[in-house]
Amino acid sequence: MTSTAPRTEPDCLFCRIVAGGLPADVVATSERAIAFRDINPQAPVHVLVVPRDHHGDIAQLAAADPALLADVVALADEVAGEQADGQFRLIFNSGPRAGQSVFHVHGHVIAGAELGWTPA
Ligand code: DGP
Repeated sequence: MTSTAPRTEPDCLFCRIVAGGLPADVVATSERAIAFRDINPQAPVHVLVVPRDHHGDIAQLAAADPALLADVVALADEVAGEQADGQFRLIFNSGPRAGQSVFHVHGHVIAGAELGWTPA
């Protein structure tokens, strides 16, 4: 439990969404994370799960606050249960060559269809 304001970066797109300064289609929230629909969906359910605190990528989050990473995974599971059949893929792109374009860690919840395996 924390009642302190999230740690934010001034120029971060997802910090602005977390703060309510940019609109997003929010589908679920928890005390320390929020989930909103990806602007460019790649599956019937494509939701981004984002910690309210700013961390650059999953490795930085895991090192700094593993309990918060667990909160992100729990919210992803909740979203998959509410938006699909509870089965989901959770993808964290880490680094530009892995496809990361927003440097506030986020898990892509992909669900709602039979998923093939096409990582490249
Ligand atoms: P990644 O490439 O892994 O960093 O994923 C970033 C995702 O964020 C990408 O799938 C598109 C999504 N995205 C980018 N800008 C916005 C935005 O302003 N709103 C929402 N809802 N999604 C965004």
